[in-house]
Amino acid sequence: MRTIKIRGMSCNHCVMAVTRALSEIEGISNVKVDLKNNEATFDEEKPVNMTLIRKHIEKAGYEVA
Ligand SMILES: [Cu+2]
Repeated sequence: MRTIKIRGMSCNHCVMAVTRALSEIEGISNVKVDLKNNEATFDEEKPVNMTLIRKHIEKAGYEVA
């Protein structure tokens, strides 16, 4: 399990958008986003490049802290 900090989330729509953005990355599963703590946790079936994660989050309109 891996945890990352997300910047820019303010409501449940944001949670859904970030969840979707992470879930669509190959190798990532079981995504859980915690709005209060600005965190996302997920399982990796294989190590996923942080740049790729960052790109997906930014495309959704958020930022990896
Ligand atoms: Cu929102």
